Amino acid sequence: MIHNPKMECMPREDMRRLQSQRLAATVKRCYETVPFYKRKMDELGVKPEDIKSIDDVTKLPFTTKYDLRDEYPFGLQAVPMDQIRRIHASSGTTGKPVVGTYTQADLDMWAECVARVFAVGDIGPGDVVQVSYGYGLFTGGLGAHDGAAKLGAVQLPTSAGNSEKQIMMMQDIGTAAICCTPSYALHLAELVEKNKVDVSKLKLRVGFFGAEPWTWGIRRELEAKLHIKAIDIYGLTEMCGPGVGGECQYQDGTHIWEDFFLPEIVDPETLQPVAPGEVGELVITSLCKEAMPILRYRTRDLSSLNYEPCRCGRTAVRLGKVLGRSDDMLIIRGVNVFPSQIETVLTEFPAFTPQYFITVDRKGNEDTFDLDVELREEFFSPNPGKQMPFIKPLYDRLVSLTGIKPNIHIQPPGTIQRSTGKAKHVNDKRDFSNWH
Ligand code: DLL
Repeated sequence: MIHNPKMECMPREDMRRLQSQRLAATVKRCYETVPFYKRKMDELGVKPEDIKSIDDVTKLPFTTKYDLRDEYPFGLQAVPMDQIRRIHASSGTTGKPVVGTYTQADLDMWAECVARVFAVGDIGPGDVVQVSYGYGLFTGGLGAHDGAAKLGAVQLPTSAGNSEKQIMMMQDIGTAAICCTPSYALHLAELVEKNKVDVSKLKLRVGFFGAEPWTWGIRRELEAKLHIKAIDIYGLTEMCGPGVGGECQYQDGTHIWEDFFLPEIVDPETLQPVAPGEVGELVITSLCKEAMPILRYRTRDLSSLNYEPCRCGRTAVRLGKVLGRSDDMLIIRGVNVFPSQIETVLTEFPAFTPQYFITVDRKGNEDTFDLDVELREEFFSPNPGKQMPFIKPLYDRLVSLTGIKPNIHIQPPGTIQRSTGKAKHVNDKRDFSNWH
């Protein structure tokens, strides 16, 4: 079902016009009400009148996570506090969190964004939407909750964790849609299997998974184990939370809701736009946000944009699967590797579970690269001789794809740490503090 055909399927020329109007208005408001943006634009010699169409977006300054931290908590806010209805925050790894503030109109826009994604799974009245993203400052829980409410669906706010109970509720209450991180979904799928739940008796038909990169291998695993369609939902606190875009039933890219967000892909080094279809860093400008409008936000997410029309009828541009954040990229022995590449390879080997953990360290002058993986119950043996036939092909494939030689360690099934939220796949123990 298409929730908002007018916006989701608008002819591209009309969308350009709408975006251009909204961009000009956003820039004017930023300049007039947010001293940070006035300063940044003055430094570049750009005036609001210079922004007439979306082609002018490249004249605008970028905003980075560091800017948000420097302006913490309310430096980028464009409205007085009495218009704020909610505050969320993303934890980040170090220092102050990134804070997002919302007016009522921002909350309404956000619910509309999520509703568009959930409508792909035909969610409506009578459908139970189990929200197993964490509720709290994290945007996943309340974001999914409000999207389900917008469609008149039944909201089941289980939040993350307490997995046995999640499965019990799923069975007893008749959950139609589950929303959580793909790594938590994997964990739930494992439990469903372990508890010998008869999946054909579940009402579950769709999952909306996001908040972290996930590969086609994980999608296949989730769809097969839970008998669902696994739909990717993308978003970030700085824009609203989940729902900046979502996949349609063809699962061939994440449609970005362009009436609200103007996406660009730039080369992360030169910051110049790349050709359509090329991979680079996703940069987003908000077009309707009231409380905290954001110009050219550098997401650090690496992906590409596809402007071709989609079979589903939506004209909204499609974001390719997010490869990872530029900050997640590991440089091991001089080679760039993303955890998602390891995941892609691992999930090609059905004897392994999709669980993995990477440890990188430095011994002398050499980086070490250890990869913990699990064999499925039926293939596992603690006897190293019996593990070798499984390790060898995985090793060869990893070396041919990434060029680096891992030390592969097979762990007993179920022993690699499972996550209820965003999974942590890497421990980089190298001490960069004395590097020059
Ligand atoms: O993760 C919002 C969200 C909640 C999205 C639930 C989807 C579902 P943050 O905590 O601010 O917000 O983290 C945003 O997570 O820049 C990406 O690096 C990553 N991310 C989010 N969705 C996806 C996805 C939420 N579908 C950061 N695929 C983003 C890959 C994703 N990465």
